[in-house]
Amino acid sequence: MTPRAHPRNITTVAQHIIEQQRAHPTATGQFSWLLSGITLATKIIESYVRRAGIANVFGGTGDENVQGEQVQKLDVIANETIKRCLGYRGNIGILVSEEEDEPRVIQNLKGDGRYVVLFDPLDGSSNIDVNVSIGTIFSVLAKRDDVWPGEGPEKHVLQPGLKQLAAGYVVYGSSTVLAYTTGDGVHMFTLNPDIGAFVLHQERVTMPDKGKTYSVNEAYRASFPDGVQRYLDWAKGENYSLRYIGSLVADFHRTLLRGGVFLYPPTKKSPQGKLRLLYEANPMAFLAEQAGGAATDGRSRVLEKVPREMHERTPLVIGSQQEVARVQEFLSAGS
Ligand code: AHM
Ligand code: MG
Repeated sequence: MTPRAHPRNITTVAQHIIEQQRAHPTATGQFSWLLSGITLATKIIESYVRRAGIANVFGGTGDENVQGEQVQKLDVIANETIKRCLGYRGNIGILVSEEEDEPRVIQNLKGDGRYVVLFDPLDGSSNIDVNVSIGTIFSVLAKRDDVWPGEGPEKHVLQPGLKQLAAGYVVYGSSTVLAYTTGDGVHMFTLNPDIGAFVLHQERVTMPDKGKTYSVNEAYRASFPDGVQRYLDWAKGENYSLRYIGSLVADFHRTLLRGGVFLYPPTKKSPQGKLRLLYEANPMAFLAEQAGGAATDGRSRVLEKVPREMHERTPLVIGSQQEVARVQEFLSAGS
């Protein structure tokens, strides 16, 4: 039988971004140029991830990053790839990475690099060597107009998540999927390896309002706040399921599609939780809200938090509206 072409139109992520931009008459095209740099980088990273076992990139480098964590070879490759793909795009002023101590100033701050790009090059590092889903997370801010050039990059970087212009992630899973938002819904693409392009498969993704799944590293239960422990007891009584991969990108991706709630609460060892506000929690919170979900640190909306440090950590409760509200009720009832 002769194969027939798929009847639906094919839209790549590059086309989609350009079309989104057409809706904004003042757009200059710079933004789509920036996002195309990010998608190029993630395609290169995915090609390393897919060949990791044969390309001799498994394992650690023997170094620790700025967070005191073991650096994996693929962390370094992913970080370098993003810097190489974005470093020459003239419209980027500052790059911030989980793997770097300081913001990297690409353009002179007086120059016309309008954007600040923050990323976690390879999230879920502990899963790299065991063939479990990992991902790349990114967040885009505009440089502030009210900062004097001599003040250094920090003020441009330390903006609340509400100021994000775009955010997204790529999950390197059983297939490679990219999700992004520019504040007008969440759109999802699958990498077609035959043509090397991310192809649209779902526009305006919505997160179910509820879902009987919780996702947390329950091994730390004894050191969670009492409210979280009581919530976990309640969820078990309601016959919830537990799903925990240990890669935020993959756990969030499942929660986005299926509903439920993901938690990384404070622990005695990490009183602020483990996840980083600027390039893990904020981009996921932006995506969650754009899909109809919610994200809180247990006290306030994640997107309203004013960061004080580049690598600041935050507790995170994120997912379906009703599930996040339920956790919040337990937390507010006293700890
Ligand atoms: P990483 O950015 O160094 O990979 O760390 C972040 C990861 C998240 O992807 C995941 O949610 C969390 O760490 C898992 O931590 P734990 O092993 O404590 O459950
Ligand atoms: Mg991470």
